[in-house]
Formats: sequence, structure tokens, C-alpha cells
Amino acid sequence: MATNNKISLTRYLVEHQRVHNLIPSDLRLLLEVVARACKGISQAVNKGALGGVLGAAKTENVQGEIQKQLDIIANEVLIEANEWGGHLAAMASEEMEGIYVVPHRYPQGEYLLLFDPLDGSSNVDVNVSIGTIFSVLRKPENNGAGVSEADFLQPGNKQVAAGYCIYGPQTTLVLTVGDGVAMFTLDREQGSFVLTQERLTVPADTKEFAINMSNMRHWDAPVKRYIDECLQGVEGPRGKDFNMRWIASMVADVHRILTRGGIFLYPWDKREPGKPGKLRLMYEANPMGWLVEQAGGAASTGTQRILDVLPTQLHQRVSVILGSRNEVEHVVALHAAAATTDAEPATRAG
Ligand code: AHM
Ligand code: MG
Repeated sequence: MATNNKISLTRYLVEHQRVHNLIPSDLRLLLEVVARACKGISQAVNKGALGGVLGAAKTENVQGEIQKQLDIIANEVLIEANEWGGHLAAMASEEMEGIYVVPHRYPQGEYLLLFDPLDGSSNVDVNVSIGTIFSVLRKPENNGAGVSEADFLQPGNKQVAAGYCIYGPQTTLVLTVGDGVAMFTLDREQGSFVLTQERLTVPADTKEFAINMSNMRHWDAPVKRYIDECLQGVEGPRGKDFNMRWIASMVADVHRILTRGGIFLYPWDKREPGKPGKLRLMYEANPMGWLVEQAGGAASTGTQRILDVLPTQLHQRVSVILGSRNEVEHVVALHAAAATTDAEPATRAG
């Protein structure tokens, strides 16, 4: 896609609404507002120490994690931008315990917005790419009754839009409305996102994996076996050398996979056996899983398609294996093989 055509995000969305009839106007408005909020977050991230926004806040989030100042700022920017437009009924965030219902002074819309306002925020202070991840669901019909947390508990296959904005060397918005994946780069002079790539495709095969190797001793047997086979390189059963990358910022790792392929794993591990994983289903796994699927890749827990996981809690965690289709299918096959041959009783949760 030539950048001199300058198709803005607005035009892309308008055409999806008008020409392709793929999105209703209030969803278009919602996505434009999310993009505007991301521009604001990008500004704050960009200023860094000059804006006095680096470092930890004195608060913990619902997961018991120390919040960064920018986690809180990003959360506020998203809420303030989205609450008044009339397109949303409520929002849920990785950084807030309960849902945020649109105040009565504003009109209530049809949609629910979920977000991780600043994913990978442990990287903020060291100037490594971070991002905002978002997911949009339709509020279930309930005959005019108010919105509740239960309305959010829909599987990822019900998403109507999902995306992320990565704050890196460029600020890039990556979006799906169920019609492939498009990438928009922020033109800071114009102040608008410009379409820079359409129909992103994740190659089916890869020689690059991303996992936090320091957790190796805690992994389940199939994950250990998979990584062990990769490490054996050309001499091993895979017959090829693998490269490894781990940015500890899911948006950055997924962005690389959407750009050149690869596999990303944050699997269940034995550190906290009762927890089904580290990453959050609703704010991280579902939107990223759908984007990767829309680009031709796959996303699994190891035993189930991520988008088919039925959530029971807003802040539910999940094992995540996503990226190049053949590689993900190989890891799934190793899980299936272990389940049939494993003499040990299953200990994993979720
Ligand atoms: P966060 O949402 O609190 O930033 O946590 C999620 C991040 C992901 O971006 C990343 O893949 C993972 O945590 C890194 O975890 P670890 O530090 O255990 O490698
Ligand atoms: Mg996160």
C-alpha cells in the first residue's frame, strides 16, 4: 500500500461502513475515539521524563501489581475519551477492579470496550516499546436492563473489533473488524493515523520463538519438549535452527509476529498452579488472538482455541500460544500427545 495515497484511519473506517457495509456508524465512531485516545497516550509516553510521567505510582492494581504512573494516565485518557460519545454502555480495564459504567449524564450505547491501557509497562522506564490493547464487544440484549459485569463475559469469538497501538520507534495502530488486519502509522505532522499496510499475513512457518526462558523449570512437559526441540536446531527433530526473541512487552512481540512471523508463548506454569496463566484473557489474549487469526495465524491455550474460551471472570488469566499457524499447531499436537501418553495425573488448572 503506497503511503502517498494517504488513506487515513477515518477514511478506511468510513469506507468499511459505507462501501463494504461492514461496520455500523457507532462502531466507527468508537474506533476513532479509541485511536484519538491512543494519540494522547502516545504523547504522554513520548515525553517520558520531560513530562514527569516515568516511575511507579504508589498504587497496586486489582492483580496486586505495582502500577506505573503511565498505567494510570493511560487508563484515564481512555475513560475520559470514551465515556461521553454515546457509543458505549461500559468499559473494563486491566487496571480497574470492576466495570466502568458510562455515567447517566451521557447517552448509553450498544458497545462494551475492554482494554489493557499500557501493556508491557515494566518497560516504560527503560524506553522499550509498549502499547495499548483493546477489544470491543456488543452489549447483550436485555430489554433495557442496565449493564453488568456478566455482559462482558463473552468469548473472544464474539468480538466485533480488536486492536492495539504500539508506542515504539513509530506509533502504529493495528486493527481488525473481522475483515483482515490493517496497520496505520501515526503521522505526527498531520496528527492522523495513515494506512500503511493492509491484509497483514503471518507466514505459516517460522524459525523464531518468543518465550521467557527463565521460567523453563516451571513449564509443563509439552512446552519443555517444544522448546527443547527448537534448541536442538538442525541436529534435532525440527531440522532447522531457531532464533529467540523476548521483549517482555506482548504488543511488541505480537507486532513482530504480525510483521515477519514467529510464535509467542506465555504458557501455564507451575509457579502458581492454581492460576491458568499470566496473561489476561479479556484484555490481552482475546484481542491479540483474533488479530493473529485474522492474519492467518493461530491462537491456542495448548488445548483449546483461545477465542472459544468461555470467560467466568473479568480478570481471568489464560495460557497463550499464538503466531505462525503450523508452529502453533505443532505445539497443540505436543499437548495432545502428552495428554494421551502422560502417566502423571493432570495438575494444570484452567
Ligand atoms: P502487563 O500487562 O502488566 O504489562 O503484563 C503483561 C506483560 C506482557 O506484555 C508480556 O508478554 C509479559 O507481561 C512479560 O512477562 P514476564 O516479565 O514474566 O516475562
Ligand atoms: Mg498487559
